[in-house]
Amino acid sequence: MTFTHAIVRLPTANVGGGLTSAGLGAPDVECMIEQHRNYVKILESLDLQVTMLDGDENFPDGCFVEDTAIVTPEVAVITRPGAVSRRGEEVAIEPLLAAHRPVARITAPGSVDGGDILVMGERVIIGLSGRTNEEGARQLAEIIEGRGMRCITLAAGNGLHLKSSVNALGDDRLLVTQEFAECAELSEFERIVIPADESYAGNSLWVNGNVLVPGGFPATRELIDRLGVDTIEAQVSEFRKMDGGLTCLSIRF
Ligand code: CIR
Repeated sequence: MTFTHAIVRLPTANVGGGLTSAGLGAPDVECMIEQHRNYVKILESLDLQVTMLDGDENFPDGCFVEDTAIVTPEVAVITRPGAVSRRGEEVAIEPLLAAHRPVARITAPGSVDGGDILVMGERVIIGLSGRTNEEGARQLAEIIEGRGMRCITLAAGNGLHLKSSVNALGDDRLLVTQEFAECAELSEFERIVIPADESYAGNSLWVNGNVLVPGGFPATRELIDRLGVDTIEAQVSEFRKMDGGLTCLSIRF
């Protein structure tokens, strides 16, 4: 898949009031905004046209914009986020996507976070997690399969979301944490397994033939480099403190 656009949302001053289980302390908001600025620059350098939304203090987790929508070539699916405090973040996103795709929506009692959904060309991998429930996964599969794509549904594992642990390296190859090395549901994909002590780097982001790798995970970066795929290190330490990372910070399409 080739991306031409991305949507991002600025972190708010109260971002530290968002949800987290990381136990890494409060984020430094100034540093976070600098990391965000650099992330946007990287996306632009990869030829994406980036739309930046202002933050809204009612939604301290709003910068993790990936969770609000799933975009395939045929449809934009607006999610119903799994965390009650995040419901409503999707409202500002919908008109931006409606300009590019027909829109479908996940409705109650379904819940889906975009962080659990990995689009791999014609296949969509759906992770069931504390945020994405069976009914949300069923609704999403119905929408997507109705447009000619195939869904694979599996348990999202120990991370917050599926994409904490499983991400694309192109349309046929996955970067996975050790937990997914032998996972039967993913056997049709080639898998590159990252070292156990670098599992946070499971949340690396493939964009148009390049992979953004979080700063501080040299073994994962080398593993990807050795495949002949270009890597770019991006610092996301402050987002990690809020359980976020590289994929969460944008919707790519
Ligand atoms: C949350 O717990 O919802 C946010 N603090 C972090 C969301 C990260 N999103 C993602 O990985 N897609």
